[in-house]
Amino acid sequence: MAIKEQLLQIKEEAKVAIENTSSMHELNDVKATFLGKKSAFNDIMKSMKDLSKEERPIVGKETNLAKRDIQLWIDEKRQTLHDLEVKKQIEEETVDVTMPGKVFHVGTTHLLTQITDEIEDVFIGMGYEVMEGPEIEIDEYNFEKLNLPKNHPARDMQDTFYIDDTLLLRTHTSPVQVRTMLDKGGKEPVKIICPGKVYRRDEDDATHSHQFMQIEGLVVDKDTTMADLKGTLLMIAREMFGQDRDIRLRPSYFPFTEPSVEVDVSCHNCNGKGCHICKHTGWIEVLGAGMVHNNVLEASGYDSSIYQGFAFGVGVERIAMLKYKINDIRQFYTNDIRFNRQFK
Ligand code: FA5
Repeated sequence: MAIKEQLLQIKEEAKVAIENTSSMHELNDVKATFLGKKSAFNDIMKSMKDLSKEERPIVGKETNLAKRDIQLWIDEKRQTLHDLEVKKQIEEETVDVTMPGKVFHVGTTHLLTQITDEIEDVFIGMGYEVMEGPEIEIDEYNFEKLNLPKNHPARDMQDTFYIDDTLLLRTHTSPVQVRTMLDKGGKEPVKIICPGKVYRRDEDDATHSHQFMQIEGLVVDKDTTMADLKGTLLMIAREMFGQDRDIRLRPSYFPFTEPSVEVDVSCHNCNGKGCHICKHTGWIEVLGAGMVHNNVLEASGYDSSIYQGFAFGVGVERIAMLKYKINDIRQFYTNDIRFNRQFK
């Protein structure tokens, strides 16, 4: 075949191959085939030595023109492919402003945390310190120093998860009383509240949970009386349930307080007239309290002939249940979002 025809054929093949490419990668391969070191043009250049002197520059020129054309087509195709890629990218990244948006659910603090925060705020306003204690506690602080020696029958009031003979999951927040009094060394006045989780081997039902929250209060000073206790409890009852609430104290028994009382708040639902919430008594029991037992003061280093104290322990779930008419304590722990969302 004459060299001219050969060149025409190579150009024709290159044109078709370039048109058929659909990516930069393919185009680069085509370029290597037609313009690379092993291309058909190289064979032509090698055969130039067999040509006459006159033919050589003509064939050389024609070869260069053919190569230039192929290079031009490749450049054009490269531009086309680049434009296509940009267009595709723009289409893919376009934001459709008419599409419905994603809903982001904003969380909220758990109702028990909200109630705890509210109660803390009231007491901080009265100059109380907020203390914390460990949930894994020693028997000595949970019971013994609270006037509940080993085998004391009143230990049955709080069925306990024991870890071993000396360690247990605290059954109430009262051991923080002991920890605080020991820390103060029997000398300084004490004015604390302590919120926290506690544990009991109670069967779970609508009003009992094996894990629940308490808030402990303790005041120890030289002139502390039952009247201070009553005033404090009246204030917290009004903060929690409304300013027209009243309280009443009923005699009760706790080994760590003497005298001990159960505290009732006049029913916020019926205003004390009697309804299903207060079981038609007009009163709702909310917490236990009393004057700190002398044995408890002495066991933690306070001279009971100089210091007196009052203490109380509130069940946070029970307060929340009364305030928001929640009829099952298990609702607090099942993490049903429909329940939690109601208390934003
Ligand atoms: C005590 O735990 C005493 N430490 C409270 C106290 C402190 C009295 C200081 C005197 C001085 P009690 O066992 O009654 O007391 O529990 C206090 C509150 O915890 C109860 O009024 C109730 O609201 C709540 N409570 C008790 N058991 C459970 C339970 N299984 N589930 C949910 N709440 C409970």
